[in-house]
Amino acid sequence: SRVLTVGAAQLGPIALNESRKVVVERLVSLLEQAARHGCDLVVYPELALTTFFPRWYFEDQAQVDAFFERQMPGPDTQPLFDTARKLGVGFCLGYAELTQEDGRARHFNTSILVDQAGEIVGKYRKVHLPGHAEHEPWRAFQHLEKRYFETGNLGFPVFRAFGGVIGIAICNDRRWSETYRVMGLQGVEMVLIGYNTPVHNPPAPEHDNLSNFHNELVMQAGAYQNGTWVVGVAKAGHEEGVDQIGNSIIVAPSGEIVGACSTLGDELAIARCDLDLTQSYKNTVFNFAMHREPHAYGLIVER
Ligand code: ING
Repeated sequence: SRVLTVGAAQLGPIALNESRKVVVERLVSLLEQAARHGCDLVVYPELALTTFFPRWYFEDQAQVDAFFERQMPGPDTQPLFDTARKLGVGFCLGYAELTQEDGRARHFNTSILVDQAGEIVGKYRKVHLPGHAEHEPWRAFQHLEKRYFETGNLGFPVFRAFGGVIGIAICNDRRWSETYRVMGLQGVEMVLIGYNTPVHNPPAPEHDNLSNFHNELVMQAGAYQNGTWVVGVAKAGHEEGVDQIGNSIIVAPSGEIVGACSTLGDELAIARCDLDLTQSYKNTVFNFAMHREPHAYGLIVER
């Protein structure tokens, strides 16, 4: 067996005016708690350093850019990397990435994988950006990810780390079966997913009461259909006027939920995840080589 002890480090609300220094102290506290419980890896939510700023329309790009990190680690986040190295606990962190590529400024909704030596061993940029690109005042709150971020340009990579094959996805990605299958085809054994999910979805309020059900449904399905562990971690609670779901969970390759948070605040849920349990599904019911029929799936990748 290859047991990886994983901590789902759910965060409660982050206020608009909360400094990165204070937020990083909350992250470090969860990392220290995880170390005390023998965790090897801690998973933080999407955009874990700031409030979920796409809920507002900003005219001034400088105001938007203030939510982005220009270097990782930077002065504010270095303490998290130092603690990871000191305690020998790796982590997955979501943040807004501002970088210069092809001679221009690029904005991505990014997540990195950091190993137990405090080194970045993987990076992913969110592919499925939900919401809208223009100000839509009819909404109780905005969801302007299509305005503030570019579509991720790194594909869905997997990384050899923590004794297994680790994949990363971000929030809305978890609702799309293709996300898991592209990583499943690369042998992924654990997918790490942070999210900020409002209870209310303005275009479809009739779904609101099913928010937690849909959250669990998509991650349980993704886990089972690809024989992989899935760790989903929320930024939860009433954040700047918007209620966001918690429901952070750790899902086994069987599709069973084996760990879960039960509050809407900063909370660590822990599970001992044997990566070898993936084989029972990858070698039988979801033996892709034996059972998949790609010739029949063309429509999925046609524009
Ligand atoms: N948030 C939400 C998510 O996919 C959403 C957007 C909410 C889509 C509710 C559909 C229904 O979980 C992010 N940040 O993607």
